[in-house]
Amino acid sequence: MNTSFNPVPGIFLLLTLTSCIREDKHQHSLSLWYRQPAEKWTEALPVGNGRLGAMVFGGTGIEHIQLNEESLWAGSVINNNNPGALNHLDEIRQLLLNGKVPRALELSTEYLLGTPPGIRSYQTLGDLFIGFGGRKEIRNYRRELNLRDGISRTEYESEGVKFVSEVFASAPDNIIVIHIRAENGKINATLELTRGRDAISTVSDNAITLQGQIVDNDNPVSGPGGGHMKFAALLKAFAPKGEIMAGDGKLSVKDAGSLLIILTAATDYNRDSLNFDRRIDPVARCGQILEKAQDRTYDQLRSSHVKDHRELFSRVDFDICGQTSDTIPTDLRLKQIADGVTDLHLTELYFQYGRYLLMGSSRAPGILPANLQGIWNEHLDAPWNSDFHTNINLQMNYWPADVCNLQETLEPLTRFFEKLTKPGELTARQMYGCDGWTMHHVTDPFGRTGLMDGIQWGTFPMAGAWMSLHFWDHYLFSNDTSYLRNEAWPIMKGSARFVLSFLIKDGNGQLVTAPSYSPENTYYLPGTKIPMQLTYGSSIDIQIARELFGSCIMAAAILGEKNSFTDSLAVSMSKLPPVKIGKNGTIMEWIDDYEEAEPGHRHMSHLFGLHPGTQITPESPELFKAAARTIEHRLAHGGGHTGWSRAWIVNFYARLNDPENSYRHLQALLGRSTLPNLFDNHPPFQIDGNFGGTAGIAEMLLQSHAGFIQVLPALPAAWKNGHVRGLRARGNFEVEITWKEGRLQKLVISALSSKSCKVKYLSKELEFEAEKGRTYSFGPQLEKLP
Ligand code: FUC
Repeated sequence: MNTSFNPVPGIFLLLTLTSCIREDKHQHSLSLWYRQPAEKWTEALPVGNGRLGAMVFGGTGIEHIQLNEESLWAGSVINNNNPGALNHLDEIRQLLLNGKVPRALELSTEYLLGTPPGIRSYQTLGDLFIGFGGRKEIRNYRRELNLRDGISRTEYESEGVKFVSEVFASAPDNIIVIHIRAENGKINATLELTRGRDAISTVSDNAITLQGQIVDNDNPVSGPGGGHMKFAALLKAFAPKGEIMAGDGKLSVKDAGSLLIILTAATDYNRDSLNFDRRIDPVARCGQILEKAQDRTYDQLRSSHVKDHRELFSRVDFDICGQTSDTIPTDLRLKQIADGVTDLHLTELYFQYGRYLLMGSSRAPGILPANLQGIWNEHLDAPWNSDFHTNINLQMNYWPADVCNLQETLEPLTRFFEKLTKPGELTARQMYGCDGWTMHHVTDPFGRTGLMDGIQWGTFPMAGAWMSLHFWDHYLFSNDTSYLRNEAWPIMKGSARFVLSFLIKDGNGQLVTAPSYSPENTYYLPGTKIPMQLTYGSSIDIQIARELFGSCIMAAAILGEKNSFTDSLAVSMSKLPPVKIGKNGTIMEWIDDYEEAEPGHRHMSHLFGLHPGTQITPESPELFKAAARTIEHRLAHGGGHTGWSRAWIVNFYARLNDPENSYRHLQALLGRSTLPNLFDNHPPFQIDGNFGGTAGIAEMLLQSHAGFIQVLPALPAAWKNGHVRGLRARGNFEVEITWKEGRLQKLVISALSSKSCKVKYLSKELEFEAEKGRTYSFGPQLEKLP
């Protein structure tokens, strides 16, 4: 235990944390809160509206608010498909099939790796500093992030004056709002908007304009600075009874009772072309946005934000504790988890925080999906470029979207992938001579789809196929045939066309992928001790191909598109190698039962079929058992050490209907891989684990991937009594579950479509025809209630 932590007396702790009798109907507090300002960025609190993000430090002498705009990326449009790929593909494939992997690796490095071989970073927009000129005698300090309202609030007293500031990112007004008020006193402050490089800041009247253009060495054609993104931020300050003066690069606020700051930002990025659009003037765009917002009072801005935020956020309640207030700051509670304390309220908070973060990083007015850090990034060169990583990370970001009733967050993902199929078609054709579209393990807003970051990290031409399954799954959740026809199907079909033409026959007449890898993991070729990644027919590739072909066949049947294309999917599907069990009883990760070079590796790609796939279920008991052994094997060798890896394990165990292991790893996720502001810690901060953790909790309560709704499939003993409302199940159902003493008490299913509905709880089963708009209630035995 951290010795600086002064624990709350034992009895009180016990009462606060474990007295989880649900005795009132009041809403739980859903706030992260702290007794001191953030010193580090990972202690600051995030607000976001899908497009703009801010991290609020809650400082008393100087308030620091770090800012983001989702499309501010270095880089530019470049076709980085290696022009030598197609001419050398056959040779590389033959080498791989014949076990001559080192030579295949040499050729691949020369002829498959993209030029340039990577992408550039998502960047911070800059920082707002509000200097208060040294406030003294700080008392009763508290800062918090209220998830229900999406508002960060800092309050304290200084020399007898109470200061309260609120910060939020409004989706309806497309701005960040900062409001500070002084009770019985005045606000004197300076405002500064800065950025580490590539921008200048000018002040006039009550406004600060930051404008610039990214300088980056990425584009050899247009040269540094010439071809890169232009951006701007605009801030306006209002101090009704005070004075605001511009000078010395700052705004100075004098003797204000309250201060309202509205801020927006823009770039010249255009998603439709995945390119810069020099017709967009970021400064003018910022002006237009603020023009609309500036006539509104703080109360008006606040209430339209809260209304909009609650509309999405309040769709789901999750209550396993019954507590309405919490008396221990979030950072201290987190430390206690590491010491084995059960804190059910923190679990609720963590679950809802994942929903909050997804809303904040992936919704209109935003246009891009949530990246490796969602939308929150303080760096100019971020870890892994804060990019779109598609060999687990971007996928994990969207696991909670449908089940947690935030379908709007899938909009930017769908739109972006619609656009990405275009450069993806070029990559399929130029690199592999294939139909359809493909991509590899990373991409950026400019749609780079070549193979990047080195053969060992990037050889994943099945990434597009995995991503395509998200759109099919959204159809399954929403039952929206027009979404399937117009949005999901073109992406899925294009991907299936790629995979169909990418598959080749191996020595046994099976269809396999080549080149291939099992994301980022290594094996030893027989008789060697040289770790290798490159291979053919990795298990994950084959499982993805099977899942995609199966989904396409179902989609085509729904859309009346059954034809020779779907026939060939069925034929190819029957020629894919089966999922196999190796000599140590685990699911085989590669086509042969190679010795693993790193048995505790963070990726568990060969369990794709268990989660998020649907191929390993209790209906295949041998594989199901082997999947459990696979996780044990990984864990026994130190697996699960990154945040996202731990979150995936929670989901795996939920799918294995193993409540206690799901719970144990959820505790580990909180205790070992969570930062003071509840951001997931890879380390460093990476948001996927937040989303994976939230999805894992949902998966413990409700599953619907196997053609039926399974109620409380992995309910741990610690969640003895509880209630969840608003989760979605495939088939377009909304589900409410109440349980007591670990047993189902009441199940309510609301049908949002007319559809037959099959439900399982323990050994009980039930099937009925649900009618759109009707609600069905069931008791502990799944008996129908009036
Ligand atoms: C994957 C992982 C790494 C990291 C990176 C962003 O490649 O293997 O752990 O999360 O993505």
